Amino acid sequence: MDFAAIARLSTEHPKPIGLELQYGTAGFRSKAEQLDHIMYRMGLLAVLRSKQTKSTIGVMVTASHNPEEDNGVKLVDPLGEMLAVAWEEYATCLANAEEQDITAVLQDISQKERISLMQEAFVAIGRDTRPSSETLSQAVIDGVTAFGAQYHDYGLVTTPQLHYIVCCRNTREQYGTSTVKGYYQKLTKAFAELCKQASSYGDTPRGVKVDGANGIGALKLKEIENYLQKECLIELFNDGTKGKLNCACGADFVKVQQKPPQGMEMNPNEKCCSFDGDADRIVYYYIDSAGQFHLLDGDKIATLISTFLKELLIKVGLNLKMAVIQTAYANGSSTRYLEETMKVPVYCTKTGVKHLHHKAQEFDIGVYFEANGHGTVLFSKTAEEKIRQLAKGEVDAEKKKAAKMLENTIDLINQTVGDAISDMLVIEAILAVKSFTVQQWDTVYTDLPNRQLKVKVADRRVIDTTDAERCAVTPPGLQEKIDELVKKHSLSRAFVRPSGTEDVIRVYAEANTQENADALAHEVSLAVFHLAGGIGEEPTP
Ligand code: G16
Repeated sequence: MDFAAIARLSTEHPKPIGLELQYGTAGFRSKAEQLDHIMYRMGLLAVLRSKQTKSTIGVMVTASHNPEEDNGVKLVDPLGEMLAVAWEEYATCLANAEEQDITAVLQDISQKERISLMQEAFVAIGRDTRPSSETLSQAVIDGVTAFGAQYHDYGLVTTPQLHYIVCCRNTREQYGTSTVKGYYQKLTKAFAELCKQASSYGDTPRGVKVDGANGIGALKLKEIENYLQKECLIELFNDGTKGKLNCACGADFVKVQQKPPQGMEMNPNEKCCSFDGDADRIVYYYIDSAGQFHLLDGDKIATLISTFLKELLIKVGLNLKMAVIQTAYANGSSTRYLEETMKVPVYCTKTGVKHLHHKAQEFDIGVYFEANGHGTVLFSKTAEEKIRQLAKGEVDAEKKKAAKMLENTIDLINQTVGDAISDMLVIEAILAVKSFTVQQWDTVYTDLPNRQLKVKVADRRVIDTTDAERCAVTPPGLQEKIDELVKKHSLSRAFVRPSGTEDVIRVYAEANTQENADALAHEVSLAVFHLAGGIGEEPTP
């Protein structure tokens, strides 16, 4: 192993003096100009992980929902999951090592993980449309080649497309063909099959308006349109030709601001959706005839999908264990509806799809969605086999039809990670099959009014949480204060947590009315500001 080459090239990717970055909710995120050394080093780490797992590892250059000026990197594990949590510590250690210590850190990780450095390695690289992404992905390539490993630069891809490709490569293409074209073909074939079950199939095609957040999702949606027949008409806005990435648009903006994105022409009752900056999140919405905005977020998506799956499971007579996984941000009404009306067990994990994904793997069918629209469905090997067997078996026509629909859903959903394009097609197919309008979907349950805010503090690490982030253990007195504020309102709940993608504390509150949710969120923000070292202006209502 030529460690001298690694050390030599690392001088071309110097670490800014004193800069310390942590591996956060979904990798490293910061201002793009601070990330060159991180990219080089994550190229190195991906090679080590590839040697250890004897598999292709993915590196995606993106800061997803963050502003265009930021950038970041997400590492993709062999089956398309997020990097194993145990390796996050290595990532942070390598990212913050002084230049002269880099090779020692690499050797240390190799020893701890018993990695044979002679093992071959392969890294799949992708990037989003940020102006900084091309140079930063070159730094990743430098890291990979300095380590003497092979790579394929997939260029501009959505994050879920890279996850899919990594999974395909490592399953010898059992999961699908390991190209973007293969991804389009797999998804659109399953979508067309599923749509055939809609009674209105062949009538006026259904349509959806999409806000592409001026990002990679818009670009890729234009490509997949060439593979879609007449089943779904897509009208694309914020396609990146003029607006700025995630600026007053995109899934995060729509979810947090609870209003439509700019740059989209919306007529009353039209079904619309927004992707985020790397197309791994999606939220739906519409404006009613009275001009009121209605958001159908990750919770509503999880409910729609799990209801659909449960109905099909009953039809095929398969007794498979299904659960829905949420985070503390899940609206109280959604949890109640799932548990009490649908009788589906619900679990709560910490924020970050890696946590939800992990929990979902414990079930035959694990539906996981963060309220922000990041999620997917996992089918266990056994569940998949049973379903596929029924779909091709000698069973009665109704059963067979239901089994085929389940099989199509398995093929349509990107099981590796939340995927805006795949989720959109799943939702569109379900709505078509059930002859459901977006309004009918919306009225399944009513969200409790809620509000999300951000508070700037000097050091967000002062807040530590427990109980899936629903309770703050530090700083002293903060949780007691939150409990006291929550008691002032009816049907209320609030929590705070440090963001793992932005330098802020996030505040969430819900209550019986929007005024109360807003008031509670503001009061909790003030508590954070005063007890956790707020900086800048005191939060105003
Ligand atoms: C990432 C993660 C999500 C998480 C979000 C916000 O999304 O993948 O799981 O919900 O960040 O995390 P935090 O509240 O810690 O900032 P994305 O779409 O930005 O990659």
